[in-house]
Amino acid sequence: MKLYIYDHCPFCVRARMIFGLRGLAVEEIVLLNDDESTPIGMIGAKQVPILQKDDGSYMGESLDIVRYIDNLADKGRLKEEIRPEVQAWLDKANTYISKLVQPRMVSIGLPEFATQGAVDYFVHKKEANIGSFAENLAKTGEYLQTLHTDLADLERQVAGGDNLNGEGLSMEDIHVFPLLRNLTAVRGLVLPPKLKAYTDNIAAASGVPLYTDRAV
Ligand SMILES: N[C@@H](CCC(=O)N[C@@H](CS)C(=O)NCC(=O)O)C(=O)O
Repeated sequence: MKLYIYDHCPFCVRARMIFGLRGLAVEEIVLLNDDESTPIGMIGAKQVPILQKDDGSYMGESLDIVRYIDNLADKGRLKEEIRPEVQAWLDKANTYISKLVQPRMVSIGLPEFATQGAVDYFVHKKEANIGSFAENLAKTGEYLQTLHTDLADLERQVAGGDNLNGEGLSMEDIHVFPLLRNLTAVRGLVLPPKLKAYTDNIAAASGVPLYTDRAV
C-alpha cells in the first residue's frame, strides 16, 4: 500500500500512526505542497492523506483510512469513544494551534516544501486563514502562555503512558497525538511530564518522529 502525505499534516499523522501502531508496512510518499494534479487525479480533491490500496483504488479521509487499516490489521480495535473533556480540549486547542505551528512548518526542512513554489503556495493559502506568518511568530509568547495553561488541563486527562485513556489505544490518541507532535516544532514548548512521556511513547510506537530537534 502507498500513503500520500505531507509530513506536517496532522490528518496524515493519524493515518501514519495506525500503520506503525498495528505493525503494517506502508510506503509513504510526500507530495509537494503545490502539486494539485496528483491528489485531484486520485480522489478528485487537493487533499491528503490518500491511501492507495493494493488493488490500486484510492481512499481519502484520515479517519476512514485509520478504521480501514485497523480492521485489516486485526490486532484489536481502537475504541471510538472520546471523553468529553478531551473533545473540549481538542475543540479549544484547534482554535489556535495552527497559528503556532503553520508559520514554522516552512522553515524546518520538510520535503513537501522542497521548492520555493511549494512554500509560496502554502504561505499564501494559510495566511488567508490565520493572518501573516511573521505576525503570528511574533505572538509566540502569548500563544504559548495559553497553550501551557491548556496543556495543564490535558495533563489531568492522561490516564496511561502508552495511550491517553489508560485502557488501550483509542480515537483519543488518533486525534491528540498529531497535534502534540506538531507542537514539538515550537521552541519554548514545555510538555507537562505525563504528556511528555505519552508523546515520546506514541512517537516510538507509531514510528512518527517528533520535531523537537528542529524546533524554531
Ligand atoms: N477531512 C480530511 C482533512 C484533510 C486535510 O485537510 N488535509 C490538508 C493537509 S493538513 C490538505 O490536504 N489541505 C490542502 C492543502 O493544504 O492545500 C481528513 O481527515 O483526511
